[in-house]
Amino acid sequence: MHIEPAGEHIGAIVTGVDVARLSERDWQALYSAWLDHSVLIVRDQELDIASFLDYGRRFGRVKPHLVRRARHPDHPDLTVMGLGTRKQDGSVNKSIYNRGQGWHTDGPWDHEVCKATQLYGLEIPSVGGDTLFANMYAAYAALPDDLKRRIAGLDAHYVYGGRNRTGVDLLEPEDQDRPPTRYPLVRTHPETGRTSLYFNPFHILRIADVDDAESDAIIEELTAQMIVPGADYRHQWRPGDLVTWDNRCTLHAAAGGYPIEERRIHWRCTIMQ
Ligand SMILES: O=C(O)CCC(=O)C(=O)O
Ligand SMILES: [Fe+2]
Repeated sequence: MHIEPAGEHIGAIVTGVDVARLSERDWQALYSAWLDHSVLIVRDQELDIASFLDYGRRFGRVKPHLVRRARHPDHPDLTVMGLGTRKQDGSVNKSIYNRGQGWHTDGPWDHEVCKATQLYGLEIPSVGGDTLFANMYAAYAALPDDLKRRIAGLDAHYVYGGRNRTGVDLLEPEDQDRPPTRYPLVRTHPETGRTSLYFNPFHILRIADVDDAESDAIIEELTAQMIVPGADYRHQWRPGDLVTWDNRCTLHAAAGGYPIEERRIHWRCTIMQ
């Protein structure tokens, strides 16, 4: 097994291992690389659904996604991404085609912390369709001191789809009006002990306990400063890539830009703390 950095300050690429047949020693090395690099990319995997989910369960408890219609009918813990990019009338289903675009972390709308997300590339378009990642330890460290002071002790409220309720049509009607969650903007990672920004401009509703103007101002300033040059990584998918990211200290975004007539299919699971 070989592990090397992906970006300068985020991500690690692993080759020479089959995650369905991991020794305990290799698993420990993978998990520790994952904590150090926040995004772990294991190349060249040939997985069935059971081995994909079993690998996910090594990281934590796997939970069915709130978007019920994309769950695999026989394996609700598994979401199949990228099916149905065209509606029956032939028009583009933007909620599916654009799903994951815009910087975000997964599951801040859930009342329990979403630890990780795992994607497995099955069908990859000939161009575009990359996934971007950014390091939120670096984001916090790079904030100016006055902004650090302003957000110290503050929480934010989140709902699925954020203020514009983007993509909320993917949810069943009974799931569309869940109460907002509340999470601190600055978090100590429970395993690494490092401090990170926990901010999600996509799903955010507002900053708690400040007036509207201050909430808007903080959201605008953090959005402008959260991506630190050099502390990001652009993943160009190959079929067989298995990517697991830590939602507690990273942001990610689907880059889009792939031809609508090509297929981009991933298996996905959500892993809780
Ligand atoms: O499709 C992608 O590149 C990322 C999708 C995403 O944001 C997710 O699965 O949480
Ligand atoms: Fe996501």
